[in-house]
Amino acid sequence: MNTAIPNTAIEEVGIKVRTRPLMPGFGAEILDVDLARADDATLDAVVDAFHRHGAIMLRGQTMTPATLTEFIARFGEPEDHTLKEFTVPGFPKVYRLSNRVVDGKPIGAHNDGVGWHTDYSDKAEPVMATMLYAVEVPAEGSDTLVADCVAAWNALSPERQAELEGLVVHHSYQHFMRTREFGARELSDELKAANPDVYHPLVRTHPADGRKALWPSTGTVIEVMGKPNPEGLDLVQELVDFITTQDRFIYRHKWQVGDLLMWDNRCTLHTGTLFDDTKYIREMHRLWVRGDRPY
Ligand SMILES: O=C(O)CCC(=O)C(=O)O
Ligand SMILES: [Fe+2]
Repeated sequence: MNTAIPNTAIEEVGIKVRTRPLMPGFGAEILDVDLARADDATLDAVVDAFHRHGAIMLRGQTMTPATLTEFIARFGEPEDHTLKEFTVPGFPKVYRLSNRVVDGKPIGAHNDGVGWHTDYSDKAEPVMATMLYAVEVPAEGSDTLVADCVAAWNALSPERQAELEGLVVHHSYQHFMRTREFGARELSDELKAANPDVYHPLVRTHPADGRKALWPSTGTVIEVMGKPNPEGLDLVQELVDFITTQDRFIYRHKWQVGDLLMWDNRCTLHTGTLFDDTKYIREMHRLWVRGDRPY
């Protein structure tokens, strides 16, 4: 629970759910809702809160792969995962993030999201939403950080905004896989052909209400169109640093079993953090919602 936010910040959303900000101006903790048993009107209000607040979080849930699969479909079409071996057997939309090893084989991806990014930024239609559900969490470490890229955009001067608006960023899956810190590898010719480079706006517009977000990423970016390197990559790094090194833009989630955190990739960046994996097991279930072409 974020005790820094006073209870007076609680507001009514629609008729059914009470929320309070995850931090001032960003995100919504949804209170008193049991997702596995809630009625349709309540769940509609949860979806609505998601589109308006950039991220939602609920504590104390008791979700199964089946109820997670049902719930994610309320947000849109569930997205498939690249590595099928890490999905929960029988539930292709539920992907495991874990350091657990069973019979000598890892059951999930470990340290998958460490480094500031937005999911599937190397796809023409990056995933709209990412949901993480905590099944087992370390006693310390492994926080997930979500950055409010709308607040970051709004914090820039009009002159700086004018310089950045209209810039296009070149993303490459091949580059990402070759250079990533954990699990780097060369792509097969088939995977290369299936994952062509893509070009996305540096400033993204949210389709729900037109709000703008500064939308760089790390890992997949190889250039800013029209700017020679290193100038282009330096600019991307400068913007990522601007967003991610200021507490006012960052929500830090400290996990408890039963937490469900979901962020809107159209207006945020996020990163996982490390934990002592010789001492603790972490298991999260991740689900994705398909996105559309950024503009
Ligand atoms: O494990 C985390 O905290 C973040 C994982 C992540 O970035 C992702 O699943 O997209
Ligand atoms: Fe991620």
